[in-house]
Amino acid sequence: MLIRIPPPHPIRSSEITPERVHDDRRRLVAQLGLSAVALVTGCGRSDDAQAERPQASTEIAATDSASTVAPAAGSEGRAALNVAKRSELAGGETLTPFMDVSTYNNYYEFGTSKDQPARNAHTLKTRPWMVTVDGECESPGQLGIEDLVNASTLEERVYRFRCVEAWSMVVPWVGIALSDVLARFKPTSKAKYVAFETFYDRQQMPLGRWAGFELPYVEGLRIDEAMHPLTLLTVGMYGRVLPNQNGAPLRLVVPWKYGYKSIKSIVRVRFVEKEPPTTWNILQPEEYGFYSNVNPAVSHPRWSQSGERRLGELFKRKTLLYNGYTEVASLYTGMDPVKFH
Ligand SMILES: Nc1nc2c(c(=O)[nH]1)N[C@H]1C(S)=C(S)[C@@H](COP(=O)(O)O)O[C@H]1N2
Ligand SMILES: [Mo]
Repeated sequence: MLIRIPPPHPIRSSEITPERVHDDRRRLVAQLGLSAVALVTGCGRSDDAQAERPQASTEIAATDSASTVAPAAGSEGRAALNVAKRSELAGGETLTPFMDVSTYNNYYEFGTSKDQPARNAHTLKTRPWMVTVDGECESPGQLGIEDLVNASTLEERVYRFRCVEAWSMVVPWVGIALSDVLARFKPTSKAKYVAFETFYDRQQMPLGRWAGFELPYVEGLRIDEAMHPLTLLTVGMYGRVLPNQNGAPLRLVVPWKYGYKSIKSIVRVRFVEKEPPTTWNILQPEEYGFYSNVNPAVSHPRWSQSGERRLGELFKRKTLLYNGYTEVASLYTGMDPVKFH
């Protein structure tokens, strides 16, 4: 039986506040003994409730949409990060409010509606956290999260981020170029691709069984895409450690590709010779390719990709080729964007 999940509670733009103000409001709300949920109810946003969802009548767990649990969206307990360098790479566009970025999420391990990850992802234990790096490389090994979080090389990068469902946002991510991290493991000439895997644990992710696809979530990049300077191994956003619902403690951000390539809560990285399987492609290969480069001219079979809606905004704007990061175009010279979608 298919149970339709009601759309998430979007946030009216008048209620959107930067993180610090939001924290103050939460405190005030707590002092007054009110529910923080009162802050996030609003009128409907029509965005794509059924997009990026298995088309087959996948069983989806009925969810408690009227929950009174406050979204885990505040900065409480999330450490501030030391940032050595800042780059604005979104054409000066206004940042999407932290409140939106941390309460409107795709993280199917914690529920398939946008509001569920913020309410459920607190069950994920992000310490200790080790990432295994192996496969076609000379120095396979492990990567500890503390090593990365305390790196003196942490950078803030403001990127546009475009989900295949036609919503988008502008986020100040904090991380380190993936290429710098991968180089430590000395990939061999056989390393043509890099495969990534998300943590999966039934206890910590009880809604994972309703994700609609097999877990763990897997993703992959061609080696030159992984080594491209724009590809960011991300540990934070808005100056602090990532909220769990945004992929703590460690996720990928590939700004010229649709959001699902930016795999969350990574525990394994593997250098491989052949194109690795990827979760959405396994599920619906016609709809989700391996490359998934943002391209307004290549429609999704069920909707156009020519426009997008920024979280918190009312009207659509035009989608840019490669999400505006046209410096990656040379990676795809001679490749038909429809065939290699
Ligand atoms: N493990 C895992 N990673 C994931 C997903 C997921 O469901 N599970 N969703 C993807 C999709 S579809 C998008 S759009 C982005 C959303 O990132 P955000 O919640 O930080 O906006 O995460 C991607 N990474
Ligand atoms: Mo997405």
